[in-house]
Amino acid sequence: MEGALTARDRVGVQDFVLLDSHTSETAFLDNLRKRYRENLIYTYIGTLLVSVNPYKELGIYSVKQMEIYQGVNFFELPPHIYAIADNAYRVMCTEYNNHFILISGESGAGKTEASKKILQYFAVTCPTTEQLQIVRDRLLLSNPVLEAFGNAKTLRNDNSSRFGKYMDIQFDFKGAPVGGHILSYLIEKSRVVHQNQGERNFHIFYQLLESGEEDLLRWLGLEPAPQKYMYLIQGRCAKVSSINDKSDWKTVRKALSVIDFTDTNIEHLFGVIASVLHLGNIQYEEDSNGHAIITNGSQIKWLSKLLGVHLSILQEALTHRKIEARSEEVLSPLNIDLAFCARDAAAKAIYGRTFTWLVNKINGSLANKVGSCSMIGLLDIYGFEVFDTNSFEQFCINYCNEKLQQLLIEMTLKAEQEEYELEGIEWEPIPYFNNKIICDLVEEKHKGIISILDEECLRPGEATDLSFLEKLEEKVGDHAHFLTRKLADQKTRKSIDWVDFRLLHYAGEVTYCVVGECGLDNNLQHLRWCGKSSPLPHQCFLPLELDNRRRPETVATQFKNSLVSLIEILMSKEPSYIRCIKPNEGKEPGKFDDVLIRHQVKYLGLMEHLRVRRAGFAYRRKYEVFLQRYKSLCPATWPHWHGSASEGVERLIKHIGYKPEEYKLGRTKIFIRFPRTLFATEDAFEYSKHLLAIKLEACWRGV
Ligand code: AD9
Ligand code: MG
Repeated sequence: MEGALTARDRVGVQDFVLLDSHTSETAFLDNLRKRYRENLIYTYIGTLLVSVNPYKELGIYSVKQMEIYQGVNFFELPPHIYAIADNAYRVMCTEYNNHFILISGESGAGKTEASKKILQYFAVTCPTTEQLQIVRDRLLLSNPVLEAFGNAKTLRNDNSSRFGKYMDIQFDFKGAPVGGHILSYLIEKSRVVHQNQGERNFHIFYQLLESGEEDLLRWLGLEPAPQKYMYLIQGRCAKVSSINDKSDWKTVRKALSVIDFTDTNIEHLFGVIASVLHLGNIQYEEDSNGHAIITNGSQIKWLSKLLGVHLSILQEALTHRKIEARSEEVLSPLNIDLAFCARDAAAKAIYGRTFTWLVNKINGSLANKVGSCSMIGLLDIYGFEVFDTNSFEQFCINYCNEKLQQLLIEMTLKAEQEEYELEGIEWEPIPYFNNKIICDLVEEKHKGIISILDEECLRPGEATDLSFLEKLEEKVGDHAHFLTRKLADQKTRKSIDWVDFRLLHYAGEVTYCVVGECGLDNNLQHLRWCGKSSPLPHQCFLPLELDNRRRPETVATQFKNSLVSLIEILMSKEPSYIRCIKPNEGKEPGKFDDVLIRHQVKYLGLMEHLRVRRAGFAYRRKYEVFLQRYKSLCPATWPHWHGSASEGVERLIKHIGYKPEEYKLGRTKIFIRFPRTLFATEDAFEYSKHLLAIKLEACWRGV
């Protein structure tokens, strides 16, 4: 009927592979928009899930929904995050291999929410025993604790992850969750001492002050008023309508006890958090020699009590620097600016190390006591972000996103095309932008930005922000993805007065300000803060104390190395991907900002992914694995096949009736083009098992 809208016109297609005009970005966007208008936030590109943040509750995450998706073939139901979770889980259970789910997208796109939905799915649908209930609860409750200490309101997201998180969920051979392990990456410590207008410090500070029990606050020497604390007032937004600090505090308290924190642990944990607030309120004035002296004595008394450090040691640490001269240690007084820096450095170090301690403690409580297992890893890392002022931390965050993009390219676009070539399958290569060039610019040995930063950190006292920038200019100045203000200024002919450099990231251009970024853990002055009577601070600083004879690695190098290990972990597992898209800058439900979304579709490489998917094969398996699973469907291969696996598979598929356009046979694997072909085989397999069960039962009954 002319004029009538078909369902396809109205709600689009569930898999971009089915789009008629598969090469057009406009068609891609139209499909995404149609679906978003209908509250259909999920769409597939083959087995990759694209998710657009709805910024509203959709009612699609109920237990009933979980049950619907449980054990059902991937493409048989509308796209959903539960289908991704279920698919990874089922493949893990049948093939006993390890998986990971990489969730990527820019800040506010919905990564953390996605990872929570997946964890909930496993918690509800996986088999469990009474004994294992506690593991399940701990896995779930580790989230609110880590979010309280590691998330904060930024301009881009009210609950922005300020650390990277990789969580392995471990399952036993029956598929029950038996443990977990979390790796955390570079928490944004600068937020502890400074927040931009409209942003907050980490949630835990506000939760504690807003809802901490009277006794606890009294013990910590705190007043229930964020506006009294210097480290909490700079952003001028202690209250946020979308955040309920009161109820979040209750959740965190409950979670801490489930995760096996003793009362003493909790006391010490909040002791450190309170000490950070007290530190922020330390004020100085200059004496007649221009040396800093502390003006408010009460704060320092609280610090002494909470950190278990003697008053005089604290006073000295906050106003002096230790210098090693001719194998002697000399105390040199600080001026007022340096004293404020020393104070802030101590606050950042204390918070950073407490966070690491917290993650270790959670890992202790999640430790798997059962033994061998398979794993599904969930990767939820801070998204690519650009602010008006971008510091060293944004540099690390965006570098991390470059690495993950690189991994995705390596494991999908590049690997896919290389595999066809290797297997001798005819293939027309599809061009894509490989961001390796940007990763190299940042991390290459001796030549990359991190190496240059390391070299500058080796020259304490001589290196300055400007000398660092000059080195950058000299060594990477002509790189296609590196720009400095100098270049721009030559064009505009303004005077050269720059403290920043720009990188052309895969996701856009970012200007980084390098003021004071030496990247070192500030002289390790804070080592002297390690009190013996307060176990938590002591434990936090222990590793550094043992190591302090060696030259410490810069934070950037540590971060680079941790990313290299992460990529190694991921490369050893089977991947699933979720690409999250942020629909608008205003966090508004229902608003689909075409320009913003088109930009993300472009840089996430979704079009290239679609082209490879459409031209390629949805499923591939080694001949041995395929034959082992489906051999019961063919009399020639059941129960034993004595020839080669590839010949066995050929006999098998001939018997089942695969058409030539449905598959290709490679050197070591079978490639199946459409999911439906495989599902039909899988259904036949299930049915044959069912028949076998009926036959067996009949035998037992003597029929
Ligand atoms: V960041 O890189 O940590 O700054 P994320 O993690 O990508 O970022 P997050 O998951 O925190 O973003 O989502 C931001 C907000 O969007 C959430 O606080 C929710 O209010 C909203 N959101 C995200 N996903 C969903 C969803 N599936 N349903 C409803 C959602 N709301
Ligand atoms: Mg997040």
